[in-house]
This record gives sequence, C-alpha cells and structure tokens, in this order.
Amino acid sequence: MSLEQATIVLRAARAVAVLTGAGISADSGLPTFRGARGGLWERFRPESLATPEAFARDPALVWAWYQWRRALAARAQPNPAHFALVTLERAIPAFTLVTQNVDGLHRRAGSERVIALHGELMRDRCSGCGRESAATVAPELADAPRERIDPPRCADCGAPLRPAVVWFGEALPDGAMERAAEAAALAEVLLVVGTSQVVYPAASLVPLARRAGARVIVVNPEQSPGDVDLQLTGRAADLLPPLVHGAFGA
Ligand code: BV8
Ligand code: ZN
Repeated sequence: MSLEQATIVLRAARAVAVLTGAGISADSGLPTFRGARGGLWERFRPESLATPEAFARDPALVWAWYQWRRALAARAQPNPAHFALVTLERAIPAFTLVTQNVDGLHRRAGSERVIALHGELMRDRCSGCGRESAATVAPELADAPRERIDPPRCADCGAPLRPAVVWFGEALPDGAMERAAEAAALAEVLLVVGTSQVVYPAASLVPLARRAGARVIVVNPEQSPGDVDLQLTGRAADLLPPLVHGAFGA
C-alpha cells in the first residue's frame, strides 16, 4: 500500500491510537536508543545504564548520562512529525498518543492526550522518599558531556535523586499501560512511528490493536518486525505531515 492508500485509511478512521518511539525524535537531532550514538556514550548500551542496578552500582555514571540526555533534549525542538500528530489529535476526537519517549517533545509540540509509558526525562524523583521535582539542566553538557557527575541529594531525606523515568525491570506508571491498551483496543487505526518494537509491554500494543481489528500503519525507515498492514518506509518528519495533511487537509 502507498501513502495515498494510508491517507484514505486514516481519513476513514473514527478512532486513532499512535505509538511512538525514539525514531520520531531522531529528526529533532536526538540519538535513538539502538541507533548509532557516537561520542562519549558510544561504548555504553542504554539497556545497561537505564536500570536500577546500574544506578545503585554507579550513580555518578548513570546521573551523568541522564544529564547529557537532558541537555540534548532541552536544546532539541519538536519536528514536523511531532506537529503532524498535534494536527491529527485536533482532527479526531477519539485520539490517544502513547509514547515510549521521555524527551518531552510531544507535549512541547502541543500534544495533550499523551500517555507517557516510560516517564519524564525532565523530572527528578528521590530514590529514597519518592519526592518529585523539576530536573535541573546544564546546557553545556550537550556538547561537552562529563562521564561522572554525583547526583544531587534530596532536600527532605538526603537520598540521591534519580530521573523520573521507568528503568528496565521497573513497573510502568500506575494505570498507564491499562489506558494505552484500552486506546489500542478501541482504535480503528494504530500508527506505529519510530519504534523498533523490542521493548515490552509497550510493543504488545501492536498485536493487541491488530487482534481487536485495527489497521496497523508503521512509519519507519527500516522494515518493521511482524506482519503489519502497511509500512510507510521513510523518516517520520518526511512522511507524517503529508499523511495527516492528505487525510485532513490541515
Ligand atoms: C517491565 C526510559 C515488569 C528510560 C525505557 C525479554 C523479552 C521481553 C521483555 C523482556 C525481556 N527481558 C526483560 C523484559 C522486559 C523489559 C524489556 O522489554 N526489555 C527489552 C530490552 C527486551 N521491559 C521492562 O523492563 C519494562 N518493565 O517489564 O516491568 C514489572 C512489572 C511489575 C513490577 C515490576 C516490574 C520497562 C521498560 C521501560 C524501559 N525504559 N525508557 C530511558 O529512556 O532512559 S525504554 C527505551 O526503549 C526508551 O523509552 C525507548 O523509547 C524505548 C524503546 O526503544 P525505541 O523507542 O523503539 O527506540 P529504538 O532506538 O529501539 O528504535 C528506534 C526506531 O526508530 C528504529 O526502528 C529506527 O529504525 C526508527 N527510526 C530511526 N530514525 C527514524 C525512525 N523512525 C522514523 N523516523 C526516523 N527519522
Ligand atoms: Zn527524599
């Protein structure tokens, strides 16, 4: 199927769900989880750093990695793919955006009906008492990352702060997956944008939507795993704007 046919399918949908991953932010200059990173963090695999064990073992290394990612995310701007999803949300009343991303770019673009399955990069949580606060960002770290930075201590209990994201082995925020699964089950179209579909339970939304009768449209430069209804092969920033414009003329 082609972009034109995907446009026809999307225009006819009365309920749409979207699942996004790191690839939708690649066009904002942010490195994806499994793509090439380059630089200081090249030799670390994100799965080995985004865990409670890594933070317990070496909090300064893990905190430095997040401070680098925060500096990059703060400098990044939403791209045309993020804005196309805002247009889509405003065109379809029954719309839910489920994101695996923690970079905050969907909300900065104007998306409102967002389920952030993996938390928020720009918020801290105390590793002791759980108190949450806005993260501090050091912009200079974007170009000059440091390998070790001691995490700040909680003002209430003195325990080290950690990013308010969901690490591997940790449970997703209460109710998030349930709300995402309900949206996927009710959707007539599930748009799967910029994700390798290797992280669970997020990836389980794709077969769930298909079993419930949704048309699955994948937007990704690489071939998608599993049998999908339609693969639009290319970058989200190139494909989402014409797809949404073609369907809703906005
Ligand atoms: C849980 C926050 C239980 C942190 C993240 C074995 C089998 C199956 C599952 C497991 C298993 N072993 C363990 C598990 C469970 C585990 C898991 O799935 N592991 C994986 C590695 C196998 N999952 C968990 O641990 C989850 N928790 O299960 O808890 C539980 C229950 C109760 C009580 C206690 C515990 C928690 C998972 C959440 C992990 N946190 N992020 C942080 O960001 O630092 S996940 C992390 O990966 C990011 O959020 C990222 O978004 C996400 C998924 O990756 P993608 O977004 O897909 O990014 P990726 O780089 O992989 O792919 C990018 C894609 O974009 C590519 O396809 C590329 O082609 C494409 N692309 C590139 N450029 C573009 C593009 N597309 C469009 N346009 C472009 N321009
Ligand atoms: Zn505390």
